[in-house]
Amino acid sequence: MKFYDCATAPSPRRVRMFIAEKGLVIPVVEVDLANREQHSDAFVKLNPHRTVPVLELDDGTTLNTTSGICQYLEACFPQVPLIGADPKERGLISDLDWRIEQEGFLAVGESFRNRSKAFKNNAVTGQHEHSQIPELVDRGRARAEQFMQWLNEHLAQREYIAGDGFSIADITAFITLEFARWIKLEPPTDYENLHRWYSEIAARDSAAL
Ligand SMILES: N[C@@H](CCC(=O)N[C@@H](CS)C(=O)NCC(=O)O)C(=O)O
Repeated sequence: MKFYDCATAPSPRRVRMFIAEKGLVIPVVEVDLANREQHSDAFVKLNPHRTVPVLELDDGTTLNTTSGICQYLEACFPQVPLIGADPKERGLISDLDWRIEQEGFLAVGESFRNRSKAFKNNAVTGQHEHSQIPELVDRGRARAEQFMQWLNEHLAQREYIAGDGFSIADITAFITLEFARWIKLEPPTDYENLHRWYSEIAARDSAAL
């Protein structure tokens, strides 16, 4: 297997953390997004969607979404379980992970991509050009704030986001909070549950990657 990564980008960081939590060692190919390597002929051949992360399997098959890659690795390496140890847990963790991605991670991305001049004609990741919509800068930020409020309330009765232990949902939410700094958004200081949970996740070895 080969993992196509980019050290500075949030989506492949989710997979990096997932791989580390599983204790796996997978050879890494660094993709230079800043210099548009995702648009090179060689990369487009690998992933026509022009995004990272990508996992290339030994038979040449490529998986090119965070979700697909993590589901594959979970099935191949069920220990340590990160997407649930039984069907019910798997459903509950996947439910929350989807919500965190949609309402948190993508909300931050919406605000960031529609503001930064670097993405003038690439407001949406992928192969198609999309111009920016300035109104989405504030809308994305407002959605990200709502997400943080929800997460703080959700964590009032729980140590981890889903189930009894650390899971992919914790990874997605942690990276979302880190990504939110790109739009200078931090959770309010009185979100005590959220800060307690964040400090615990940030102390894990995988969080430093
Ligand atoms: N749904 C995809 C999205 C991946 C994605 O958007 N990756 C960004 C980096 S965080 C990317 O490759 N951007 C390339 C670009 O902006 O041109 C996934 O989660 O795998």
